Amino acid sequence: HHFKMGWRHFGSSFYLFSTVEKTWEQSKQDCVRSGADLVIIDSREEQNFINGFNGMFWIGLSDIETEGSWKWVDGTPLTIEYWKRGEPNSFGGEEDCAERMLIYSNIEQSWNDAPCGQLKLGICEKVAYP
Ligand code: 2F8
Ligand code: CA
Repeated sequence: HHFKMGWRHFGSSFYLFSTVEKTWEQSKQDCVRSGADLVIIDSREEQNFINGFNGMFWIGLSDIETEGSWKWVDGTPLTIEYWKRGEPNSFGGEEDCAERMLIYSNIEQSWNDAPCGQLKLGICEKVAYP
């Protein structure tokens, strides 16, 4: 194991939970600079893993390109989704980026759409053995 400090292994990826709140785009850039990208959640196991960490974290999902068309940072559309009840609601018409919201209990549905310019933590993911 010769991976950088703070990266956690789960499944076939490594994850870094940031400690500095930034905009969605800045958080994404931080991930890219470290050879990763914002997390793409594509299994129930991964969603459960992510939900084991408390905080408000940007995930790699947005509808920046086309309103209402949610896409992961690798360009793939949503397959399984874990929106909170009532989300995404594009509140105020300005919510194009997805966050994993605070976890108060063991809820599975934890995503919310929020304004991309808000400052939140971020979760980076990089494939372990590409
Ligand atoms: O009630 C859900 C709603 O709560 C807030 O708006 C009042 C969130 N706004 C921000 O985080 C800026 C909405 O995204 C959320 O849908
Ligand atoms: Ca919302």
